[in-house]
Amino acid sequence: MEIVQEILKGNPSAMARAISLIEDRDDQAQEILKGIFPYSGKSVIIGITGAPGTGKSTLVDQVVHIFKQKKKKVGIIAVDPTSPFSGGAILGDRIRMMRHSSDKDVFIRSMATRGHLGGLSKASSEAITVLEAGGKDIVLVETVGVGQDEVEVVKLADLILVVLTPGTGDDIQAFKAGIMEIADVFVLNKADAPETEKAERQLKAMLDLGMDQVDVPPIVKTIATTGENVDFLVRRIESFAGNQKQKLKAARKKRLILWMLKDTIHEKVDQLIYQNIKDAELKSYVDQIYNRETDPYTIAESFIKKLKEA
Ligand SMILES: Nc1nc2c(ncn2[C@@H]2O[C@H](COP(=O)(O)OP(=O)(O)O)[C@@H](O)[C@H]2O)c(=O)[nH]1
Ligand SMILES: [Mg+2]
Repeated sequence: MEIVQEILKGNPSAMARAISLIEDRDDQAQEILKGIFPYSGKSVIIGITGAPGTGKSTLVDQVVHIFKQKKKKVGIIAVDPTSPFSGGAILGDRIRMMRHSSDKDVFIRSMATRGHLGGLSKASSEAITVLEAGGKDIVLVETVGVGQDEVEVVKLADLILVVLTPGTGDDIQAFKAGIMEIADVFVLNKADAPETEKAERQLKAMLDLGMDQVDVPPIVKTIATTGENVDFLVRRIESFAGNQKQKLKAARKKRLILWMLKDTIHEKVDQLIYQNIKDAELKSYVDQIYNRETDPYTIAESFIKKLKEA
């Protein structure tokens, strides 16, 4: 397939097209993914998550700036749970990331939910595969740490930054959403706020209580708007990516691969079942079930039986 070759060359329009096909669950997407999969798995994937407004996009922009100076090829995927039509957030992100948008080595893509549950995390993980095959050294994945789906996506990362800000109680929210446990580094952004020191003390205390002493993640204070201390954060990221903690990540990755595999099988089985059932047929069963002439279990069994015989 020509598009596969183009992706492997790092052609941004081929990557963009592939991601659109992935979002649309187009049949071609699978062929493309098969073609590029052997070439994926080599990038460093950095997940950046946290409550809306904590400064994730601003931070991503600064981090990209530093990686670019280091001549790294960077891809960004902004995962947004809101629809692309109502999403002011996405537009905001696009504008904010404009600094890099004309740059051919920085690929930026926003992704939003399309329909079914789990669809966002699957499509996003496949988009990551596209960027990896496209030769990106670094893939930054920005997600809003609110829903399960976004948490699943960020778990695909090699390194997870959880972004908090002083004085907003995000940390409590983050604990509830289950994102504290997955943090490798805490970024206390908006460190220009007067409550920063206090927030840092509170966060430390909370982590010391809640976590295994050996594994308490570092807290890095940043001011994303000015870029202050972002270079230090990047050094943290680099040392993390290079150290032996990576080995522990293999187990995490394999769990995610298992989840993706099951999800893919699920999707296939779904397609197989529904490709031969027309809506009209389903509706007729609904009527029959409503009239208690049959029941959902018998109907479901008959579908499975047909599938097995096919
Ligand atoms: N004072 C201050 N404002 C910041 C800082 N980082 C980001 N902001 C502002 O916070 C707002 C939300 O930032 P954004 O990057 O869109 O947050 P996101 O929703 O987490 O992606 C914007 O108005 C930023 O300019 C910071 O370090 N200090
Ligand atoms: Mg953002």
